[in-house]
Amino acid sequence: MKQPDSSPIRHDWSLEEIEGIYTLPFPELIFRAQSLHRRHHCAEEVQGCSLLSIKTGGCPEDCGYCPQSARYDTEVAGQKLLNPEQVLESAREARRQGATRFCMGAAWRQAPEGEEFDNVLAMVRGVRELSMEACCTLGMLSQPQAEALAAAGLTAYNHNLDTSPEFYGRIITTRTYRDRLETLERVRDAGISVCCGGIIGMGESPRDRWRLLEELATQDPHPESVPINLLVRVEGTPLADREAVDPFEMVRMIATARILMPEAMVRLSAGRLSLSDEAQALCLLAGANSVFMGERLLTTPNPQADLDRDLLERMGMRLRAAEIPVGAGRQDLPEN
Ligand code: SAM
Ligand code: DTB
Ligand code: SF4
Repeated sequence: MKQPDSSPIRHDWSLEEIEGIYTLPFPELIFRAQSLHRRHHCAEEVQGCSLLSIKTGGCPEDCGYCPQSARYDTEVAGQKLLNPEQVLESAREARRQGATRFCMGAAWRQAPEGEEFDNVLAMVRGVRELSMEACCTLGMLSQPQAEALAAAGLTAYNHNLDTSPEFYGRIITTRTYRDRLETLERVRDAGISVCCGGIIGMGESPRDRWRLLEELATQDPHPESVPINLLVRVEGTPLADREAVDPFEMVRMIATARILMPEAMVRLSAGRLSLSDEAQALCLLAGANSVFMGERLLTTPNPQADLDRDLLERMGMRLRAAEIPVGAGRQDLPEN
C-alpha cells in the first residue's frame, strides 16, 4: 500500500547532502529509503523487465566495460539487426514469464537512418501492441529520430551517464558526457520518458558515485527510471580485472537513489549473479523496484526466471501484474 507523502520532490541536492545520505549508518539509511519507497510505491511489488540484444557486437565505441566494443577481444558473437518478428516472439515469451517492460538494446554508437531504423520502429509498435512498456537503447539519437520513436509509442529511452563527469574519460573516450546529456534532452523534448543510470565497480571513488547521483537527481524532472548496474566483469574488456565491490555499496547506491528521486523506478540491473540472494533482498528493501528477468541481459548471463520467482516468493513479494487491456484474451499472460 502506498502512503500519503508530504515531502516535496527536490531537484537541488548538493554533493554534501548526497554524501551525507550515502554514508548514513546502515539502519538509518535503509529506514529513510524504505519510508520514501512506501510513500511512492507498492513495497511488495517488483516490476519484471526483459532485455533483448537486437543488434550485437562490432560497436565502434571504446566503453571500457562493454563486451560489444569491436576494440576488445571478447567472446561475444556479432549479430546483425534481428527482424521485428524475431523480436516480438521474444517479447511474447517475456510477457508469458511475467515481464511488463521489454527493453531492446543495440550495439550502435548512434541509431542508424533508413531501413534499420524503420525496423526498430516496427519493433516498438509491436511491443506496444502487446500492452507492454517498450524501452530502447540505441546509442545517440537525433531529434527527428527521437520524435519518430515517440510517434511509434516508445515508452522510455535508456541512455546512461554511467559515472561521474570526472571519471567518465577514464572509461570512454569516443563520446563525451555532453553528447550523452544532449541525447537525453532530445528524448525528453520528444516526450519519451527517460531511463538513465550508471554502473558501480569500475574503479570509481565514492565521490564519483555521489557525483553521478547528483547529475541524475538535479535533473528536472528526474529520470523516470534509474538503472543501477554492478559491473559485469567480462574477459577481454579493459575492466575485466577490476576488484569486486562490497555488495553493501550497491545497497547504499540504491537507497540513496531512492531517497533523492522518490518517484523514479530504481532498477537493480546488471550484476545480480554476483550478489547473494540476501544482498539482492537488501537492494529490494533499499528501494529497488525492478529487476531484469530472463537468462540473459544483453550478452551476459542473468539469474533464471525460476530463481527470481523463488526469491520473490521467499520474500513474500510478487511481480507487478500486467494491466489487462479491456477485451484482451488471457492466453498470453503470465503463468503465475
Ligand atoms: N550502445 C548503446 C549505448 O551504449 O548507449 C546501448 C547499449 S549499452 C550496452 C547500455 C548500457 O549497458 C551501458 O550504458 C552500460 O551502462 C550498460 N552496460 C554495458 N556493459 C555493462 C557491463 N559489463 N556491466 C554493467 N553494465 C553494463
Ligand atoms: C542498463 O542500464 N543495463 C542494461 C540496460 N541498461 C540496457 C544493460 C546491461 C548490460 C550488461 C552487459 C551485457 O549483458 O552485455
Ligand atoms: Fe557500444 Fe554501447 Fe557497448 Fe559502448 S556500451 S561499446 S556504445 S554497445
